Amino acid sequence: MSHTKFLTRCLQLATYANGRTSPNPMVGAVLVYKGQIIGEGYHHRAGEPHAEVMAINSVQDQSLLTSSTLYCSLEPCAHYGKTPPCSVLITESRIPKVVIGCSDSNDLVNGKGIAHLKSHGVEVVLSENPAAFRELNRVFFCNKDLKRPFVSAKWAQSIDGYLDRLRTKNERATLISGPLASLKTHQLRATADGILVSAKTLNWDQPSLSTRNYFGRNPRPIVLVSSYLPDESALQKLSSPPLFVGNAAMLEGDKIVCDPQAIEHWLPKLLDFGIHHVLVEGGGRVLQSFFDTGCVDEWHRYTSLHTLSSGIPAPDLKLSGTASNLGEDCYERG
Ligand code: AOF
Ligand code: ZN
Repeated sequence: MSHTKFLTRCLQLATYANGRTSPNPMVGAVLVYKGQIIGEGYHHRAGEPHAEVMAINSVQDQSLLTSSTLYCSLEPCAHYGKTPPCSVLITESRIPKVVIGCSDSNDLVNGKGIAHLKSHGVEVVLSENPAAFRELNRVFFCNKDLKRPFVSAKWAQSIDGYLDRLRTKNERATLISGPLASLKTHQLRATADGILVSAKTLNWDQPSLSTRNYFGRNPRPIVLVSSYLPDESALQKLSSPPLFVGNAAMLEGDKIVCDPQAIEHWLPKLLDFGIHHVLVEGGGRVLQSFFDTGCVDEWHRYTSLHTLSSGIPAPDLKLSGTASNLGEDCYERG
């Protein structure tokens, strides 16, 4: 019998906790007896029971477990973390068969859960399509596989490829994209833990970097300090106290003192500040250097119908993604 139906249900259950499990992954689990679902569960948030525990505990007639199959979207864990190992609960419950969406890249697990099950005589089946299960937790897998935050890049450009006109610090930034693009940006911000801009962009644009046009939390502002120091007036406008990265030794507050150009060096350190997903919003040079370093996992581009003829160039890239209309702007992501 195909396992797709029950594994798909695991994915569905996992997403019930979308946005609430960080730094843990979203995980769903289903128990099936003679083709019927007899128990379901998902991981609600970090520190709380894992999906397998929720599913096993939800089964009314526990005597059926010894003849049931457990489906789970992620390899059952093997470690004592905030909760005891799921793989041990499975073998102690004498569940004979486990079907798994994808393995867990966490160094504490990474095959050890599967090995524990097999060594206790459990039949283990791995999904033929692990990509679908990894995609669900792409932030988690990026953190565990690459040991750095997941990076989204976002910018708005004129149709002729400029982020802004050339202007002085006292002149306001050029409004490129429309209100729907702004709404979409705030939706995107609500999914990130941190939002990164250069000190120059901070000083010149004086943004709040908040999620005010959408529900959800504000990501923490991250200010990249290279040649410019952040202005006190600009810092006051931020939604919350920022994390400084770069030439920040003399700045008060949380900071990572490092060479700001060495992205690969300091990016992993953001994890120590609970930044598992960072949204890079500018300026142009910062966006370009993130792309040049190969550290962009996902990008969002809004292109307006306006022309600027000259100005600050948008990232120079050969990108292909999916495109849609967003009011007067074209929205592409990839
Ligand atoms: C599972 N089922 O539902 C989840 C798993 O701190 P802990 O004890 O909650 O462990 C967190 C780690 O456990 C997390 O990094 C990931 O490797 C795994 N998450 N495992 O068997 C679950 N959420
Ligand atoms: Zn577990």
